Amino acid sequence: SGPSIAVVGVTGAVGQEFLSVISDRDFPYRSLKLLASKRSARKSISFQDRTFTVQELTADSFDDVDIALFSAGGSISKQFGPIAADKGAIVVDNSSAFRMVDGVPLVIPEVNPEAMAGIKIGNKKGALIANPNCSTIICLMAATPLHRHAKSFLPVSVPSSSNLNIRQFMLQTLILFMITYQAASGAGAAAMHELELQTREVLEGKPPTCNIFKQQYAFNLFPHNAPVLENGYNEEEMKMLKETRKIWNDMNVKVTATCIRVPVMRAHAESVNLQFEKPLDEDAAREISKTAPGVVVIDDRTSNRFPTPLEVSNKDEVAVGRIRQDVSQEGNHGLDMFVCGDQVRKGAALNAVQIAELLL
Ligand code: 11C
Repeated sequence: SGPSIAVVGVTGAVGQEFLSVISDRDFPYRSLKLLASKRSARKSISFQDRTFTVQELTADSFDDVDIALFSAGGSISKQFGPIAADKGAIVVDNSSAFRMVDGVPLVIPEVNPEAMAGIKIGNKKGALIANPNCSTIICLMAATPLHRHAKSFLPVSVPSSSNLNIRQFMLQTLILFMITYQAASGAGAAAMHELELQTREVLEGKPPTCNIFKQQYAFNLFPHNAPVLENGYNEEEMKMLKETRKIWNDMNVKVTATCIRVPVMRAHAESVNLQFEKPLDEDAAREISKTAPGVVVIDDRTSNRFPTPLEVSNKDEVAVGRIRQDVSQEGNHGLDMFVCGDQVRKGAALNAVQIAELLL
């Protein structure tokens, strides 16, 4: 029993992780279709004591599919996502293709499940639901509980005669600064392979193979490889701004990000600074983080133990630490913290499967 599922892009890093997460969470399904490009079709995949044959993705792949988990790149999503939805499937798309499209919910289940209200399995018309960018998911898992707590204060400085909308006033003054340290997995399985290969090559004194990033990656770091836009930000950085505004449903929140690619295999780290309208004490912030769903706190100053990408690799939870008052701001209005999350899991496959769980 359960819905019929299709996994699109099953041979990729996230596609494989979809299967692990489905298995780990005992996600119920009555049938499972594994789809990929023609090149990967007919490969065998063992999953849950059965052998599946990968099928070529075509327009006919979605007959009788209830939920389609897509992770095969933006152009495949643009081509086949609407076809699947027209056939009645609910598409949970991991690419950036539909994230900013009006009417397409952009969902982190712990943050804004209400955005997908009304979407149900079994409606004749399917739907598109977008999975946010991994860096956005990992940041907002940690930042949202604090953001919401700070929002619940009423700004005493607003005179009652003011015609300012109180909610707007409070949100206008909230600022989010981020610096990311992003793993190879964000650029796919080939980038992970290249990091491993380059590391060996450099240690052996050979010139590193540079196919994915066009520069040495092992023992190095560089600004994120996404295209740089006219305003000097790269696309990854602008995604963090636009997606945060959509997920928080707040067009006024001020966001700035600098995204860096680091030679780490599969978990992103992020340095996050939050500026609140009202003071938020670091102890209160730590307590809020401890009870936040999907978040663990690793914040041991005595032994200098804080979140690391390795520690969160293959884990579901996002880890938060180095929670401290921002000393550049008076009156405890600013907080700094360090956040790590598995890019392939919570940043992609787990988040998508959690969205699918909300449909059950
Ligand atoms: C990275 N976040 O770590 C990127 C990859 O919009 O889904 C995913 C890009 C996206 O490189």
